[in-house]
Order: sequence, then structure tokens, then C-alpha cells
Amino acid sequence: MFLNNNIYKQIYNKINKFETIVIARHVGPDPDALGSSLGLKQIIIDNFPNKKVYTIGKPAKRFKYMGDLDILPEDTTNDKTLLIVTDTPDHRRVDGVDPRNFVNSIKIDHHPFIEKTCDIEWIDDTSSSACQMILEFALNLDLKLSSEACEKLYTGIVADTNRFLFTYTSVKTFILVGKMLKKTNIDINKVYENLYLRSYNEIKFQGYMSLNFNVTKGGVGYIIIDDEVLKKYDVDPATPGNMINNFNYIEDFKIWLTATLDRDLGTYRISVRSRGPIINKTLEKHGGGGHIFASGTRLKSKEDIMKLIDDLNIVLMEYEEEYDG
Ligand SMILES: [Mn+2]
Repeated sequence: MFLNNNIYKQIYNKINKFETIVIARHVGPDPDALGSSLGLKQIIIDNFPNKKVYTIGKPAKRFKYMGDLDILPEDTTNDKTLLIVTDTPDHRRVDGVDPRNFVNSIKIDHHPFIEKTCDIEWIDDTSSSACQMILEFALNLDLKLSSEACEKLYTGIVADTNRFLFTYTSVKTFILVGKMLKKTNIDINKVYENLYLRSYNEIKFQGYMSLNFNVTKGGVGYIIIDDEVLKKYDVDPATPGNMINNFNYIEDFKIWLTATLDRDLGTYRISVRSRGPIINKTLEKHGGGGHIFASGTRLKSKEDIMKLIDDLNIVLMEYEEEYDG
């Protein structure tokens, strides 16, 4: 059920040794990135009240309820600081620091391995979320778990598993969450309200998306959204990508994507999901990456988007051939 104690103890001993700890996660944070970094900070503070812990990275307005982020004091020196990176497989995507500049660093991540960036790495791509790994770590070492920490971790687990729906949801997920709920009295309804309360505008926009998906012959569903549409429905460029899981279990889509123009950055934000074919390798070829069934990237033009769709069509065709054979 659990790993050999080694990795938990290794991480614990490192945390124990340092007075100043910086926790970072990926750019464009989601609830798992925020929950794992802020939840780990809370666990460290609850168990080591004298340590200074900073959770860094650009905040996301949408997830403000998850907690405030810190600004790194200017006198922080890399050799006297322990860096912990959660939910991020490579140095490029770490928000706010370059992990390669730290002598002492730990990575806790559930993405497929891309590169070694930290001194100690705990990677488990069978884990539903980085938050699940933080919970596993804390429960296994019998650390003090406050409801404040657990609310953050539960939020990340629920978000990354899409309410325990995705295939990464395992017996281990349920056991860890069960133990956590037994130990603390977190208000799960509050978590759901924070995660799922939305404006009627967003629902109207979802209606627009439902009516405007294109489907390739092979079965790749896609929608390209320009900024006039975003303005019309008063939603931001992150919204379509955040809504992509609402288009799961549609018979006609085996792979589906949203491409949204982010006028400020001058690029399209691409989010892709799959109900079978492995897509992260294809997204890596197009400058992005992620999980085997959930990936993303940024692309410059509609031509680049169509090239990606062509590649996804091929992936889907190969998958169907294998499946039929
Ligand atoms: Mn995650």
C-alpha cells in the first residue's frame, strides 16, 4: 500500500534541517498546484512552528480562497534555503524560481517524469494528485494534520480527480482521503462551493461552447475561441480550459481541445483531454506537455493549432487500429 518509509523520512529529515523553506509550483496554477504547496506549508508550520516557510508563485484570482501567497524576502540565500517544488515535472514550468540554483531541493510530483531538477525527487505518476502525495507523506509519518491544511489538500484532490472520476483515482486515494476525513472535521461542502460556484454568464458561455465544437472525421473535438467571444460572455482566457472537463464522456469525442486566444500574451492557450489515446508526448512535440490523458500547451497561430489537431488525429487513428486489432 505505501512506499518503503525511505522517501518520506528523507523528505522529513531535510525539512527538519532547514530553518527557511521555499515552496514553489507550476505556472498557471490550478487547485492541485496551490493545494499541494499551501497545504504543505501549513503542515510544516503546524509541525515546526519556528520555521519560516514561503509559498511563492503568481497568484490566481479565481483560486484566491485557497490562501495567500508569499513574497520571498530579498535576503534569502539559496544555499541556506530548502526549496520544495510540488506538482511540476520540469524546471521550465516552475513559477518564480529556478530549482537548478538551489543546493538543497525536493520535488514532489505526479506528472510523468521529464527531467531531474531537484536533489531529492519523489515522483509517482500513479498518484491522482500532488495533494494526495502530500497527504500520503503526512499520514505515513503521523504528522499533525490541521483542518486548515486538509481543506487545501482535499480541494486539490477533488479538482485533479474531477470528483473522483478520473482513472488515477485509486484505492489508495480513497483510503488516504478516508483517513484524513476521519482525523479532521473539514467542511467538504465549503470546498465544493468554492470550487464549483459559478456565474450564470459562465453557463451561458458553456452553452456557446457546446454549440460550437467542431469534430474531425477521426473524432477530435475542438473549439477555437477568439477574444470577441470572451468579451461577449465576460469570461477570461483561462475559462474555456477550466471548463474542458465538462465535455467529458461525449461519444463523438475521443480527444477534445479548447484553443483560446490570450490577447495579452499574443498566444492561444491550448487544453487537451483524451478518453484513451496517450496525448502528452504529442503535446510535448508542440511545446507543452502534461499527463497522459490531460495536457496543454501555448501556440502562436491557427495554423499551429491545425497542425496539432492533425497530429492528434494520427494518434487517435493509431489508437483505434491497436484497439480493433
Ligand atoms: Mn496536479
